[in-house]
Amino acid sequence: MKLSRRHLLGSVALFGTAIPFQLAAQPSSSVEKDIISNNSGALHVLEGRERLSLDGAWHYILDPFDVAGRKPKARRNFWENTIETPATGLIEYEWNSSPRMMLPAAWNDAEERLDYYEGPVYFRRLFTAPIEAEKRHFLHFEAVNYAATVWLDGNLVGRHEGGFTPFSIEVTDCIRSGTAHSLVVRADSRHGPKTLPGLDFDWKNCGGITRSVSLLSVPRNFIRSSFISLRNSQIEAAIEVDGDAGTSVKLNCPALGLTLSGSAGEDGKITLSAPAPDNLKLWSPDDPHLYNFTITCGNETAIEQIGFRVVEVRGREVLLNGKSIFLRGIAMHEEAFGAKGERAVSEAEARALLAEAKALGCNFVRLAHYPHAAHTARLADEMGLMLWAEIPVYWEEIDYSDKGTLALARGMMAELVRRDSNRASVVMWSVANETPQTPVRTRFLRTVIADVRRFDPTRLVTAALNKNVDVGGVRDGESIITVQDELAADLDVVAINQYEGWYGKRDPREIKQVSFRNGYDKPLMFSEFGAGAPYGNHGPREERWTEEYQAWLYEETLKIIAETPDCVGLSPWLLKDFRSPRRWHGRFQELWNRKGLTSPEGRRKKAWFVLRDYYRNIAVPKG
Ligand code: GCB
Repeated sequence: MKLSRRHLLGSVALFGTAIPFQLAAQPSSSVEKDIISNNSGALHVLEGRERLSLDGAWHYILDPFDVAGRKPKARRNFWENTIETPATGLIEYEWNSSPRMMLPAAWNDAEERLDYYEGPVYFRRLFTAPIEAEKRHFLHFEAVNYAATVWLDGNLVGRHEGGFTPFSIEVTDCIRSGTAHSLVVRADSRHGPKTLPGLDFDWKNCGGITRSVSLLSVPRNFIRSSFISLRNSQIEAAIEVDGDAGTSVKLNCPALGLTLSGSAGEDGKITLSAPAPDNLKLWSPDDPHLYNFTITCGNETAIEQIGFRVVEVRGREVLLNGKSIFLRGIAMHEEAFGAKGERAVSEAEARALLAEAKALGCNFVRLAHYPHAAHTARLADEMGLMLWAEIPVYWEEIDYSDKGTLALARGMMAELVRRDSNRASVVMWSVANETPQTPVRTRFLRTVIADVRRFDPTRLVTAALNKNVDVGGVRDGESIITVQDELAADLDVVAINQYEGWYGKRDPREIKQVSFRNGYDKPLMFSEFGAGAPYGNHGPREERWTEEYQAWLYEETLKIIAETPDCVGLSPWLLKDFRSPRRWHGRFQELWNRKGLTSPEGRRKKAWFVLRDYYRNIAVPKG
């Protein structure tokens, strides 16, 4: 079958520029993908939108040496001959008898043999959809880690790079009602200097179809994205319609007595606004008020829950709804409570993590170091937690000079911003974590920041800067550490990771010799600090790896944080111990990073209570 124009459009939409359809052995980061200026992107999975779930049992086949497509004679084109009959007679593979995996899942968790596998895996499932002829149909992936290639009935329909953000592929012309379709997805989890994250990172690389897959069906004209926010005392809805110019759009919020309507312009865009009603209740962690908005476009009616709040910086303060706030935070990976440290896939697992942050007294969570699932921000909206959301521009082993890698970072940020634009909980976008202070890195991140600001003026921009900050002066054996990183000039909030008392030469007793200063006239926060301690490892507090040492380090660090001028908050490293294949200390790590405040199962260590008490006692108005 030939690819139709619309079919191609679906894929072009993913990348922003047309790319030739060919099977690449490596991720396609060398392709220029200026997605931010593109009018399309993943569809929003809105409540009320027609959706056929494709989650469940999929067959899978490993291709550890990436032979498929590379050696034509290898007879391993796994996307072909996918609906087998006994007569098919393939020797090298057979889908029907290959093992099955329940998706979404990280293959590392689903199958013991794949615990540390990094490479390509092919997945296949068959599906039959009841198709209404006049509708448009999109295969929608919430996330595939890392590079995805997608075939429908043996035809390549799209590719996507980036393990944590959604993408949609239009398949309207390929879907037939009542016909069994074969869907093959290749997920390749390999990483390198041109991927994001790059060569080296401190968490487990969980490959596969790690979030839900579905077939979304929408009318001919439909809403591709909406961004409903409070700006300058106005409720503003920026809508992108996919379809005909002039398509009518209506937003209705009965609780506010608000109706906004209009029709899309030539470019599909429309901005509607109205003065914020007097009775508008603002969203805040203390009162996470949400409004139901009905969005109607063509024959489709969908529902979005929106919280309204204003977050801004004034001098060295962060203001929420006009009031100075202190971010009582904690950082977390997307890893579920439990002895195995599996990737958190379900909403219940995400809820459990956020509930633990609430129990700690947090009003803020740093979602490290990549976009977490869409439901996490929805839950945070409901539960009253502010979020830091980040893309995996992490550490130094990334080719910051490569145009493709930059395009990838811009695309990821755009996909994340589009996905979560309606989430009141997300107050900060982070463009990076601990990146080297080089001109090429700074140019790279400045481009991403410029995109974010253009796309979303309603949130703050930050980055976790390296702990290798300049020592600005030494006085009587005391150090004044002044944050100096030229990227700080581009950020709203200057955030630093520092590990005094753990990686440095000082022990917790000596932490008080250090004081931190911000070289920039901006708010400062501590985005990381911490120490490793397996749960239940007790001993004198002077002994590293004990819970007592970790708790002591927290006590001493919290004292200097309290004395740091203009500190607007903290997100210590981190809520729960997590899996990391680079952590080989034979007695204390065994492939776990032990800096959690809880054990893998959620047992609270001594330091948990130190932080809880600190958050309880923080004086108002900083609370
Ligand atoms: C850091 C990183 C974080 C690591 C942590 C550690 O600075 O940002 O991802 O896990 O240190 O434990 O060393």
